[in-house]
Amino acid sequence: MMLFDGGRAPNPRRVRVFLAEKGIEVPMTSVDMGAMGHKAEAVASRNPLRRLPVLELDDGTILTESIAICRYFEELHPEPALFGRGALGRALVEMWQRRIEFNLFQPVSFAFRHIHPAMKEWEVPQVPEWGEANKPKVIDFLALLDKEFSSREFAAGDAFSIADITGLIAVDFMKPARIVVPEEFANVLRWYRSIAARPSAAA
Ligand SMILES: N[C@@H](CCC(=O)N[C@@H](CS)C(=O)NCC(=O)O)C(=O)O
Repeated sequence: MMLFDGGRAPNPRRVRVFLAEKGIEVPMTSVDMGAMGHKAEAVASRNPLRRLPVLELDDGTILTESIAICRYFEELHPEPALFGRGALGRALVEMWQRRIEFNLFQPVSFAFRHIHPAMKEWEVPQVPEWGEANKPKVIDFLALLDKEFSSREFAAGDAFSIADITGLIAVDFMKPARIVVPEEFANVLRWYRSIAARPSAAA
């Protein structure tokens, strides 16, 4: 098994944080994305989308998509459960993972990739107006989350889950995207600080 990892890039980090929470060690090949290593043969031959992370299994099967990779490890190592427990628990984790991915992670990513000069070669065409248009969407969703976090500790309930990992990565990604969590969102900040303090966040 080999995990092709992308260093500081957010999606590869999602998988690393997940593995750290599970206490799983996987052989990794570090791809230098700054040097466009993800466009080179080693990645392109395994993932025609030329994106990371990529997991190659011992029989040569390729898994891409960070959530699909995490689900694979969840099945192999069910504890601690990071995709929820029982019908309702799993559905709630799925709901919040998707809500956070589509309404927070993705707009932050659009803001970064469409505005930051370093992303000019990556995001073609780069449309700065689209990046700017996404910034208020981030703040709107944080307002929604702030209300949610007034009554529970984690994104999908009382237990830490993959939804919190996506949220952590999204909030950390706000820094290079130059979007700040407003101080008034005290519940979001409490949640963020608690998950950022977990040892897995250093992965
Ligand atoms: N939906 C994919 C997204 C993968 C992705 O976009 N990865 C980024 C790094 S965070 C990448 O490889 N970008 C390369 C590029 O845009 O050329 C996942 O969840 O893994």
